[in-house]
Parts: sequence; C-alpha cells; structure tokens
Amino acid sequence: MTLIMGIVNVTPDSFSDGGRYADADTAVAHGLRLHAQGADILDVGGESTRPGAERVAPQVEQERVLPVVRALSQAGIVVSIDTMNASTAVAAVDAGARIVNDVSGGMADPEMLAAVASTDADVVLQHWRGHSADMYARAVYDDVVAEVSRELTARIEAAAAAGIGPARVIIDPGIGFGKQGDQNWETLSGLDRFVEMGQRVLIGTSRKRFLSDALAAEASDVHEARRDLATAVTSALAAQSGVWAVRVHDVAATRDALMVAERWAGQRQGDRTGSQEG
Ligand code: PMM
Repeated sequence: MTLIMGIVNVTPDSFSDGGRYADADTAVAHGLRLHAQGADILDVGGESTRPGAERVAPQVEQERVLPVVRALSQAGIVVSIDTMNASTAVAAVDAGARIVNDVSGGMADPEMLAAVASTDADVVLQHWRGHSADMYARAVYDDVVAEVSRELTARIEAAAAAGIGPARVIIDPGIGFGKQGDQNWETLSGLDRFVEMGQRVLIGTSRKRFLSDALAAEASDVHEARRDLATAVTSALAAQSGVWAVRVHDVAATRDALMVAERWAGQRQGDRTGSQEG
C-alpha cells in the first residue's frame, strides 16, 4: 500500500498554495484536515524551493515550522520536516518529527548527515544538483535515469559513511529539481529502476509545472484543480511501480486514485494466482 505524504507549507511564498498556510494555527488545522482525508505522513516545510526563491535564515524557518511540527506530532501524526538546514532538522526531531526530508540529499548543509545520524529519524535523500536559483543550468543529462540513480547511490553511501544505515534512507528522484520538461517524464518512466535500488522511494509530482505543460500550452492557464487531478493520476501510476509514498497537496483526490489503482492491482494479482491454481 503506497503511503500518502500530505504537504503542509508554512511559507509566505510557496508557489502552489500562495502562502495561505503561513500562520501556525492555520497550518496545523490544514495538517489535521489532510490527516483526516487520509494522509499517512505530514511534510512540514518553512522554506520555499520554487525556482528562483530566496533562501530563508534557519532561525526564521524554525519559528515557522517548529510550532506546527510540535502540534501535529502531539496529535499522534507521523511528521516529516522538509528542510535543508541541519539545525532545523535536529530541532524538528526534538519537537517530534520522525523523518527529515532534505531536498538536497544532504548536500546543501555539510552538517546535515551527521546531524541526522545523531537522531533516530529516517531521512529522505532527494536528487539535487544545486539551489533553485541555478538548478536549471545544471539540468544537462545524457541519460537522466542512469545519472540520477548513480548520484542517489553516492548520497546513500555518504549517509552510510555518516552513520545512517540504508534501512533509515528513503530516496526521491526529485521531480522538477535540476530537471526540465521531458527530463521529468524520463525520470518517471524510470521509476521501476529507482525502486529496484532497494530503498524506499518517495515521489513528488504535485502541482508541478511539467504537469501543467502536459495539459496545456500555456502553463499559467492551468487551474489548481486540474493540476490536482493530474497529480492524482501520476501518483496512482507511480504506485504501480511500487513507490513507498507520494507527496501531494490534494490528499483526498490522491487517496481516491490510489484506492482505485490498488483495487485494480489486487484483482490482477488475484487473476494471476487463480490462473496458476487452475
Ligand atoms: N518538492 C517540493 C518540496 N519538497 N520534497 C521531496 N522529497 N520531494 C519533492 O518532490 C519535493 C519536496 C516542491 O514542492 P512544494 O513547494 O509544492 O512543496
């Protein structure tokens, strides 16, 4: 069963929810709603990674996220902290977070892997080639899937060297990070190969630009509801590759899509077993 990670952005400038959840109480209420809709994990973030976004000082980030992490953890929900800062990661784990989600795979902050190793949290290592200001300049590949999996392997090894065993590591090929246009579709079409690497795999397509591009020539015309529907489809297809979790804004739509896809997959499994027996 693929898990759903619901997104709780506590940023004034996130591209996809326009900073609607910037206030801690509102963010907590939003998180509780996503949990009620079927989110297994809530991913709390206080720094936008949108293309060209400014970095946020760790202290500001912590003021945004820690009250939200604490409240949602106290409500008994599994919380992950979306941060590139080691100090935020440690403070969030102290506040109850069980997973550190670092979109830079431990590359942005040289202290990150050692900091995570000092906790008992799991870690998401996402494929990353540099901060959003210039990540598209680095989006040059001969073979996206081969290069992303090689670079992820290097991050798994770096984590192991820092004292984080592979059982604690989740990998994410990083849709939209250092990848443009068709490179995202190539990455998705290689999901089976990422799953074969033997780690849990997380995938985040939610409301990303490449989906809008697939729906219409003018990406800015594509309304949020259409991007959420497209996200539910990509998430259900990713589930068929055996990913561990999908990271989404619209939990309800993705929950429905996953339930239908899993019902179909279960039937297919039953048919196979039946034909073997018969
Ligand atoms: N995408 C965003 C932020 N954090 N974390 C992981 N592991 N994977 C992702 O694909 C990912 C992420 C950007 O999206 P948002 O600003 O809408 O949250």
